Amino acid sequence: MTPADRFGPHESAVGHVTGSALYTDDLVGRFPDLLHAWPVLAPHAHARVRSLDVSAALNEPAVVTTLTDVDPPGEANSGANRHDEPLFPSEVMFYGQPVAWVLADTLEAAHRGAARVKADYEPLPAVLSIADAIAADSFLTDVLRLARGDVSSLDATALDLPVHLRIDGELEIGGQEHFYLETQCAIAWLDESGGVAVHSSTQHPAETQEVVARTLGLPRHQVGVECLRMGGAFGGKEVQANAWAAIAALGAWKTKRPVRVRLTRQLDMALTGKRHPYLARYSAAFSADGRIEALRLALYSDGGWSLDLSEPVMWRSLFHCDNAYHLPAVEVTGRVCRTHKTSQTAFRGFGGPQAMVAIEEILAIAAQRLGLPADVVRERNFYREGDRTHYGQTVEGADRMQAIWSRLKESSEFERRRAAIEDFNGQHRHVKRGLAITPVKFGISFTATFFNQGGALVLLYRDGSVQVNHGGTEMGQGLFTKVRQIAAETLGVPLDRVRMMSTRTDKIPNTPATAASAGTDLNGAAVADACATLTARLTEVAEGRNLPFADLCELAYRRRVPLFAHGYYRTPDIHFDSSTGVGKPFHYFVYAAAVSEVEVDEFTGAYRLIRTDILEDVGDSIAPVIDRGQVEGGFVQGVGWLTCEELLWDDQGRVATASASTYKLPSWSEVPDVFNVEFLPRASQPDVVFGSKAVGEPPLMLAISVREALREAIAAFGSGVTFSSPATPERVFFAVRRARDGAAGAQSIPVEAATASGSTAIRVGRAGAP
Ligand code: MTE
Ligand code: LUZ
Ligand code: MOS
Repeated sequence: MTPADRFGPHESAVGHVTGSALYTDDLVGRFPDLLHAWPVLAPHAHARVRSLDVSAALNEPAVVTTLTDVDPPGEANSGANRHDEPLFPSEVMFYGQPVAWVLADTLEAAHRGAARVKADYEPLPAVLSIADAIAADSFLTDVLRLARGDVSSLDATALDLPVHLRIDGELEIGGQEHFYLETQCAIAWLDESGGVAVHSSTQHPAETQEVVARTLGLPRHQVGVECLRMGGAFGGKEVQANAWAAIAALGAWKTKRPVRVRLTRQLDMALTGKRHPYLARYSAAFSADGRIEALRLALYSDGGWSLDLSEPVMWRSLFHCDNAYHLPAVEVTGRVCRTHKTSQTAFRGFGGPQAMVAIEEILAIAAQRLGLPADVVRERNFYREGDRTHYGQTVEGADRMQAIWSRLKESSEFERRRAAIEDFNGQHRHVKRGLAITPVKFGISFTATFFNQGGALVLLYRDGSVQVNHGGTEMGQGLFTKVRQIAAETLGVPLDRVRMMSTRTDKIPNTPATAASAGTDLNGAAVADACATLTARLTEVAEGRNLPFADLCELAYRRRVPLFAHGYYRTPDIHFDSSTGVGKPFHYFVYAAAVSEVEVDEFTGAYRLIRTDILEDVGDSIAPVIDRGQVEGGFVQGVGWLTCEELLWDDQGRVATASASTYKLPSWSEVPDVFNVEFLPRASQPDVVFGSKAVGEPPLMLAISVREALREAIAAFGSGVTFSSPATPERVFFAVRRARDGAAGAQSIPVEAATASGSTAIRVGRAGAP
């Protein structure tokens, strides 16, 4: 194994290319007596269930049984934290919520049976937006808060204090559908020894096991959950895989037959949680040279009907409202709104992206009002080495941020292109270009400290072949490819001697979700630990001889030296106390920056992403090809969120964009025409496995450079304006009109009109001029 092998093949390359790599639903053929499940969907966003009569469904041919609240032997509730998600609700909390399930020999029969269930509802008033929730005092959490320094200069009574620039505003930020290619899926059956076995497309098999056990009233050792791999998850299967697994398991328990639950695309989009929509309200004070002096930021998220992960998502927002900037005086609050919608959940970035969009908006508006280039305002506010965040963590590696910034400006020819764009814009009346550079600083670790652990079990066989088990799940991010390289390098064997085993709760118990970008950090370190134990044992057996690995294993066996070992890792030195708002929640920060250039057409609002340059600190990459894929894919997923993907709910609370025909995903044509991705060289990260850094989530937030480039291009039509997110062509079209109008009128930033979709957007008012 040499570092060159780090460019080796993807662990499932052959399987993916030939189609032999199996996903949960590929297993249906192995269960000849399989039952299919279809839900009975409530046609109200909020209602009481007066009565439910399933008898007609049972008369339908091939229908075997139904599942209702009388069936579960245990607590039928899939709420991960608060137990606030009844599987068979008496009060409907979002449009389409399943109130019962039908099991049948075919999917069609289950579907027909569900249509014949008679349910009577008493409709209740529904809360369908953040604004409604605030007005109705409808919240899922208390106010969460982080603060430092004195923000009293922002008080209304202090408006005439010597602050050079004062801005107040509001920003609406839309949510995002995960659109993993593989929809939610689980298959459950009773195993040979009286337990329940579940194949689930889940990021968190241990929690899926917990929810299944809870539903059936069983101890956890009676339940086994296995995940072969996922066809994408992006946070959408961090907790939201659990309910489907519980329904499948309950069906198997009741019928003694295997049961499959697989959501169709439309069901998945209508029933599962999304990235949280946010509302940000802010007041900020700046010095004349663009330094932020005080910030007050109030964040509201649309959590949907149940708590889910909304509270830690909001915490991560509070931790990331600084992005890469030193905020000397700041008070940031966050509150999760309860609405009658799908329960919003983890999505790549986990609340970080919304907060970072807000601070970048604030800095960009300040730059426009001060007549300074936005990149200058950004870099003037950067953390310096030794600075502390607003929650008391020292920002180690701040100099890497500076290094990335200046290197990227050079390699992307930022200054030369800015001048060229100015020329271009001078010569074109109806088409304008914009260029922007934005940074990312993203904290790595679960903010709930106890989740930061990993486990492994490595088995050597006498022929020198190796099986690796660990607690992480593969969702396309390349975790298994990286962990295989760690095992091969630590043991000193070729990659093809190492087989990665599927993730099973009976191999590694009590694991955290594969999330927070920490999959390799936690599980890779645990595997390295197990391999180091085995290597030490084998070294002793070798007694200084240089034996082939297989011979060494055989010799160790004959000497009665154990050829298997467990490994364990816990992230050192992290802690956070939410009551004081102080601690060191993150093991380290990932740094990156992106430069994007766009071109906007005045007549249509359509735009093109001409070029993006990215420089990211991935540490010593364990698998550079994987990391490149993560950076490119994460960036494009972020571009989708901030530009073309627009989630809409209608006035009945229905997801109006519940298929790919109404929900515009980024595709090949949204990839930048020129796309340069580089890694910071010589960037080994101390105290992380192989000196590598996490890469899964941070690149998503580099897409903010595209939003900011659009802002520059729009401003080139006249004056600076604000616009809510996503910046769809429609919104850009109207923003250009306001930019033109603004240039003709006063100096102040125009107020955004209501958009065609009916949402009121940003107001920047009361801007305290010098
Ligand atoms: N990449 C692919 N291809 N598919 C995914 O579902 N999920 C992302 C990221 N990259 C995802 C992905 C999210 S949300 C996270 S937290 C990380 O991968 C999780 O994996 P890791 O911790 O091993 O990086
Ligand atoms: N999940 C979680 C996460 O439970 N806590 C986190 O801090 C987190 N961060 C990112 C993604 N998932
Ligand atoms: Mo990722 S949102 O941490 O699953």
